[in-house]
Amino acid sequence: MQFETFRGKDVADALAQVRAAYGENAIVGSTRFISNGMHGAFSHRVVEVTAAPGDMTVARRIPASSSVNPSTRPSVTRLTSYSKAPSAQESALSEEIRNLRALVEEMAASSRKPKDRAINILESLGIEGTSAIEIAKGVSKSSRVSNEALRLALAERVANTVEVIDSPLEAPGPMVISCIGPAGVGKTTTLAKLAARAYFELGRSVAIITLDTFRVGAVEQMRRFANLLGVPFEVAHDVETFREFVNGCTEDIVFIDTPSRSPSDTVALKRLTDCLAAVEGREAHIFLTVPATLRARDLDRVIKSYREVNPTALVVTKLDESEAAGGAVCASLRSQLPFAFICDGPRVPEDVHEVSASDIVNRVFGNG
Ligand SMILES: Nc1nc2c(ncn2[C@@H]2O[C@H](COP(=O)(O)OP(=O)(O)O)[C@@H](O)[C@H]2O)c(=O)[nH]1
Ligand SMILES: [Mg+2]
Repeated sequence: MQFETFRGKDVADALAQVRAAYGENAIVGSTRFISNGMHGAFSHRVVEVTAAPGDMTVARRIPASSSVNPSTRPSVTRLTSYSKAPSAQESALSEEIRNLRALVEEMAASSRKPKDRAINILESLGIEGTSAIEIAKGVSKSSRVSNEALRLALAERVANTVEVIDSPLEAPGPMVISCIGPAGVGKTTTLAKLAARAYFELGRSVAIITLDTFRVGAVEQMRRFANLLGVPFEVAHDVETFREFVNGCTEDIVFIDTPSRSPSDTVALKRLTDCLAAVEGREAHIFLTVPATLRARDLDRVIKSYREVNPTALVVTKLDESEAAGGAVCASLRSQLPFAFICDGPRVPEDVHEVSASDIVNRVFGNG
């Protein structure tokens, strides 16, 4: 028995050609999917069916696309069986089509995956929302092959994105250092850490002025701390008193403790802005202080309301209380402020650290 080969764009097309050539009694040998031999966008699969006439009296009308295959095939099926209940061959074909469809779907899914995977990784590290999208966007496609490569690429991207400043504590010249921000974020604690470090560890001359005449006990708390250090201490109730104190100081670094007012208290924010603007002849380091645990929406509100005070850098506190350190990266990206310090505990002065971009990356991605 001589089999001939029929090629169609799909199974139905190939069988239609068999039917046209040999009629309903045709014997179908093998069926397989083959490439059309083209590459790239022109590449597609065709179905190849071998068949022989079941009834030798049937006229042979072989289409131009088919070719003669002189080999005989032991495994044959009557064409008529294709229109009846599913045969083993039909089931095998369905199975093959199902597999192909699954393969195509998987390929489509994996082409979407890298960006989603990148965002998943970032979110698991605490870098959320638009910050995650911004970082994921900058990762080159070639680095997205494996999760490990993707993680490394994201770490590199974070390292290249975040900015840091050198610690001002060792910089020469007179300066003021102030922490601003909402209640309870750690402004006073951070200021105490920095003052103690500047005074004890770096031997700088230090003075402290507090503007926080609102919170009960705040003045006494700061006075005790200044006495402990043995440094000058003043309480400024208004802009004029503050101007007099700060511009009369002869110490290298004047630390200014600020009150915790609601970000919507515009009067208090105006007073704070006026005080800090009254500083003359000193470099002003105004650190917007935010905890790593702050949610994105609250973070945006804080950044917006303190913008008019003109913060120069960022202090991120309470990293020890945050499950994932990525909140610090979000704070920096959203505020567009460089990191000055990070704090990871309440201890004075141990729990404050100046940072490099790679320190931030290590904290967020871990060292391993
Ligand atoms: N766990 C932890 N607690 C901190 C950190 N910084 C400050 N605190 C604590 O947060 C609370 C509020 O700090 P405080 O400096 O008074 O906040 P302020 O209202 O912004 O001046 C205090 O109990 C501090 O000990 C930190 O980095 N980690
Ligand atoms: Mg305070």
